[in-house]
Amino acid sequence: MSTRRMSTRRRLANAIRALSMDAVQKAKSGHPGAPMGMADVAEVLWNDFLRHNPGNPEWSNRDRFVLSNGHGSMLLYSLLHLCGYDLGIEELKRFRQLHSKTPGHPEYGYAPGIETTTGPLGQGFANGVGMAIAEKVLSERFNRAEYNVVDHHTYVFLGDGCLMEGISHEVASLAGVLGLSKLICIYDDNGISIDGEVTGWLQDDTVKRFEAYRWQAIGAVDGHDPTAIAEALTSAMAETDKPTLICCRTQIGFGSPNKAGTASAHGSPLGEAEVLATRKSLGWEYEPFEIPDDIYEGWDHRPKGGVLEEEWNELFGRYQQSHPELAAEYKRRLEGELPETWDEEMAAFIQQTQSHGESIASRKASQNSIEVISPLLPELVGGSADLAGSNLTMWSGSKALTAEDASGNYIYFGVREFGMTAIMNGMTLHGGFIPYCGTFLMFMEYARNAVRMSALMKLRNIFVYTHDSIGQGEDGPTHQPIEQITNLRTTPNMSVWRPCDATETAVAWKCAVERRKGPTSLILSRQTIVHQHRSTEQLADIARGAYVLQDCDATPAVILLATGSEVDLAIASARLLDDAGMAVRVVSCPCLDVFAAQPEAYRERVIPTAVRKRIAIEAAHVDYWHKWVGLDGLVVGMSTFGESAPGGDLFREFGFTAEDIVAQVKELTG
Ligand SMILES: Cc1ncc(C[n+]2csc(CCOP(=O)(O)OP(=O)(O)O)c2C)c(N)n1
Repeated sequence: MSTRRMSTRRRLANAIRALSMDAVQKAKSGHPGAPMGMADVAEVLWNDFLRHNPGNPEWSNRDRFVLSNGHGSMLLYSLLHLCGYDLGIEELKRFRQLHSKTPGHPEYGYAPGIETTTGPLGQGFANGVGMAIAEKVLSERFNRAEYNVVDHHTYVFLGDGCLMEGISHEVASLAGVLGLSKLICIYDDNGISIDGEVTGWLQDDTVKRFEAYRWQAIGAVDGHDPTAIAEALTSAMAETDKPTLICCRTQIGFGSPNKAGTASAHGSPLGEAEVLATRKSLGWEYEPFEIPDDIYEGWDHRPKGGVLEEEWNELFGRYQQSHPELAAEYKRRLEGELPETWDEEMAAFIQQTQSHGESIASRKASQNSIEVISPLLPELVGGSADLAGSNLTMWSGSKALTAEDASGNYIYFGVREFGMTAIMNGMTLHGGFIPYCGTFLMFMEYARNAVRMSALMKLRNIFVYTHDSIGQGEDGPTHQPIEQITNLRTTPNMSVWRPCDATETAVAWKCAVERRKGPTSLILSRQTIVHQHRSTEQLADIARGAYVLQDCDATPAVILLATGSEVDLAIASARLLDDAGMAVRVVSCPCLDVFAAQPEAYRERVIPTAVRKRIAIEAAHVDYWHKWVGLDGLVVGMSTFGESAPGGDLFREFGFTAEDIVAQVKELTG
C-alpha cells in the first residue's frame, strides 16, 4: 500500500509497529508480536477514548490504562512517547538497557504514565479490577450533584496468557459481582502464545465464559478495523451495570510478511531482513526511530489532555467552593497524608493498650487496632478471603461493598487470595486508599506473586496474616506455616511484624499505616498470648523493631531473642535461668527489618556484639535466624512440617517449652 493511499489511522498505528520492532531489534531481545498486533486497537483507544494528560501523568481523574500482557511493553512505551509523555526517543532506543526508563516489562515508577508493573500474566488484569473498585468507591464518597469529580474508566489490555492464568477467573468473577461497569478490558485474541497455536491448550468460549461472570462480552471484533473497534468501545462505555470484555481478533506481528500470525513473532526480534521486509509491507518509509512530523502531530495528545485536565480543575475549583471539606479530604486521601489527629490518637491508644494489659490472641489485638484506626482513616478498606471470622478483619463499622452500594468499606473477596492481593495492589496504585486484607499466613502462598509485586512497587498495603505457626493447632500441617515468615522477611521492601502481645500489635498497625513506601505483613496468632509489662522507654522502643524486654544486672551470659507467642516463653525460660544464677537478657524482636535499619549504637545496646551466646526462639523456620544468633548461637525453631494436635501439645512436641529452652541454654553455655 502506498503511503498516500493508506489511511491516517493505519499510519498512526504503524508508528507503534515500527518503534516496537526496531526497539526489540536494537535490544536484541523483546516481544514485537503483541505490540504489532494490538497497534490498531491501541490507536483507536488512545486517540479517541482515553482521557489522559501527557503533561500531567498524575492527574487524579485520568483514565487508567493497564497493559496486563506486559511483555508487549514496547506498545506502551511507543504510546507514551508518541502521545507526548516525558519519554524521549532516546529512551526507546535504550529499551531493556541498564537504568533506562524502558525496562523489559513496564515497571511502575520508571517512565511517566506506567500505572502498574506488569509481566506476571493475569495480574495487570487484577490490578485493573482494583483500580475500577477504587474509582467506584471514591466516586460514591466524593461526587455530589453536578460535581462528578471522580469519574473515569479503567482500560486493560490482556492476552491469552492472562486469560489462561487462574487469577483471571478470580478477579473476573468478583468484578462481575461488583458490577464494575467502568472497567473495559480488551482481549488480544491472536490465537498464539509462546508454544504455538493456543488451540492445543486453550479452547474456552471466552465470550460465554465472561457472560457467565455477568460481564458484557463483545466477541469477534476485527482488531484491525478502527470502525469496529470504536463501535465496540462505544458499546462498552454505554454499559452501566457490568464490566465489558471486548474480544479483538488480531494477528500477532501484523505487518511482518513471514512471521505475522506465528509464534516466532511473539518473543524475539524479527531479524534485520524481516524488519526490512515489514517496513516495505507496511509502507513505512522511515529509518529506525524516525517518526515524521505529521505522525507526531497526529498522536500528540498534550493539547487535548491539557484541556481535559483544565476542565476538571475548573470543576474541582467550583467543588472546592461549594464543598470545601470534601475537597480537602479528597486531596488528603489522594496525597496519602494521614489526618492531623493521627499521632495523638495512636499514642493514646498504644498507651491505653499497655495499661489495660489484656492477654488476648494477637489477631484479636489486631481487630482492636482496626476498631480504633478505621474511624480515623476512612481510606482504610478491609477484606478477607472468606476468613473474616478467623482473621478478625472486620470492625463494628465494617460495611460491605456491593454492586448497588459503593459506600462500603469492606470487600468480601471470597476464597480468592491471589485475586484479593492483586486487587489491593490496584486500589493502592489508583490512590485514595490504604487497603488491608486477611488470610491464614499459610495461604499467603496462594497470593505470593501479588505480595511480591506489592513489595516490588513499594505499595502501602497491609497484609493481615493470622494462624501464624504450629500454634494454630488442630488443622494440622496443611495449615501450619513453617517457611512463610522467612519468605516474607527475605522479600525486599516488605516489612514483617510478629507482635508478642496487644501493645506490640497496636504499634505494628501504627507503623504499617505510616509506612508510605512499602507493604507490611502482620503475622498474628490464633491463640491467646500473654501481655508483657513495659516501662515508658520499652513502650517507645517497640517502634524500633527490637528492644530489651527483660534484662539482668550483670553482662548477659546469654541473650534470648524471640517474637510473637514465643516471647513469653523466653521470659519464662529467663526466669528459670535467673533462679539458677544465670544472667539472661530477653529481647523482643517484633520487626527485624525495622531493627536492622536502626543506628548501630542502638542495635549494639540491644544485642551487644560481645555477647556471643544467643538463642533465637520462634516457631517458624530456623534458617532465617542464623544471621542474628551468629556462629556461637543457636536457634529453637522448626525445620520440619507440623502435625495435627492442640497447639499446646505441638509446642511441647517440637521443643517450645521453658524446660527445653533451659536445656538448650545450658548446653550452649557449657
Ligand atoms: C505468570 C507468567 N507465566 C509465564 C510468563 C511467560 N510468558 C510471557 S508471554 C507468555 C505467553 C503469553 O501468550 P499471549 O498472552 O497470547 O501473548 P502473545 O503471544 O499474544 O504475545 C508467557 C508464557 C509470564 N510472563 N507470566
